[in-house]
Amino acid sequence: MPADLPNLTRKKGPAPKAGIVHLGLGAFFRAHGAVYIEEAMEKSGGDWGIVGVSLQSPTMRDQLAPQEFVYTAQELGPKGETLRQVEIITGVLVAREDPEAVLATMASENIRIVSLTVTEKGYCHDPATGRLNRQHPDILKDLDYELPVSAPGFLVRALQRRKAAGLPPFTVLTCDNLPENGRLVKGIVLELAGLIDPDLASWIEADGRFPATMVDRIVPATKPEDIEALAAKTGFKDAAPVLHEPFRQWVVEDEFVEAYGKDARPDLGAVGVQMVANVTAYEHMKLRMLNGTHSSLAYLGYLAGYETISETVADPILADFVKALWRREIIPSFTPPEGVDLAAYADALFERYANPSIRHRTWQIAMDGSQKLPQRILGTVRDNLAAGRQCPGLGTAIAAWMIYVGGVDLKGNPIDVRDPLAAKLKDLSDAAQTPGEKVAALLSVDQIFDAKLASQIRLDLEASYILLKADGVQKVLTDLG
Ligand code: CS2
Repeated sequence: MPADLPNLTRKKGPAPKAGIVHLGLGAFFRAHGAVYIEEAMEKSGGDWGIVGVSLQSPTMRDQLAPQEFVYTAQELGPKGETLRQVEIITGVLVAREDPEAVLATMASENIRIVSLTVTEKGYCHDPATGRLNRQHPDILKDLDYELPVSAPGFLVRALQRRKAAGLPPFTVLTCDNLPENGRLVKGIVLELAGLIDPDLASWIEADGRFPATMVDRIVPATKPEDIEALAAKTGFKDAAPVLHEPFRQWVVEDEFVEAYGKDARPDLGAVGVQMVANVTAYEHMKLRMLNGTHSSLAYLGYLAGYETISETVADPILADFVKALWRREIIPSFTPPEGVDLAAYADALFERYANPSIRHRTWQIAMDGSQKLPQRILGTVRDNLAAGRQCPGLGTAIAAWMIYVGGVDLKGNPIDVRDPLAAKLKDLSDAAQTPGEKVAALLSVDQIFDAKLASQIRLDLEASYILLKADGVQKVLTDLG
């Protein structure tokens, strides 16, 4: 990017007053929740500026600060693009550098919502049970010290300060792809709070609110070449643009802290957010239909040598595979939200995957599989088996994940596996000799698989594992029919 380009600056006036703290200021939230919230404020008013918090790295703060915390959201349709300058972020704090500033902001009076996109692993829970992982090193620290390091630690310590100051709690609005994410984060917060101070836990339970949400928009990581291309187009320097597809959906349970009355939340319903009493059916649909096939295509596509999801579904064998997966294994496994036609939803998903302007890497989606598999794939398999249906397609996807976490692709090249359990998974796979032993070793990881499911799927996974290694992805998928 030429050094002499001017920085982006605010065009819509001074930064709004903050009403929200957002933990985990990644590309997804900046392309999804932040845009909805900005639109809601433009439409209906309110003080809903967002203080972003990066838990670990200062990069986002350092990129956004010189450009007054504004950035470009670049919408990439199959046939064209549009640009929006987003001005809702009022500042960015880096928790690791200054946890006190983060807590003080979360505990300040005008903050009524703390939203989160900290990824699955950021909740420090056990993915198989959904409960707080009390042995997690960050949780052990947060029990000992008042300045936290984990997302649950920040929520609990900030709520503790609000209670001490006589302020109502904030609403905790989780926007991560976890099943019943509101109930999950509530359980984690109450458990941690209870270990610190049982009265605090009772207060949070009575007055706190944890609406569940379903979030959807495909937002691949921004690459250096995307930044260059945008600068060439606009003539401005934007170190942190976000690139996203046109589609978006946000379904939110309308359960916000009552003490704030009508000021408890932005007017999200006015800008197309679906405000509902219960999100569970939407969550099931999205986690199983979208994220379940995304992960399946990520492992199989990666092993087939494809870099992106759109390249993967351009292969007719993988396209047929994913369509059959929806029809035969995923759609029969759950009850859809009222009035939703799942076949049409699947068709729309396929079109979204095929959008060639969105370069969503299989490697990116393959990350953190140990945290993603239970809610994306294993629940579907469990429900099908209980109803007497087999899951050959999802079984093949799980076997592909097993090969992937073994760290060597089908051509013998190393895989850069990113996962909190990466070392453990690789050690288990390496220590076992035969495919059958490798599959059994990986199935024994009880943070991911329960013993019953493991015993039900072991033989099928072993067969798929052997076939994938011997014949390659396309042949195995073709034989599935
Ligand atoms: C993807 C999701 O990276 C992943 O694991 O499956 O980020 C996906 O793109 C979003 O959930 C779409 O809403």
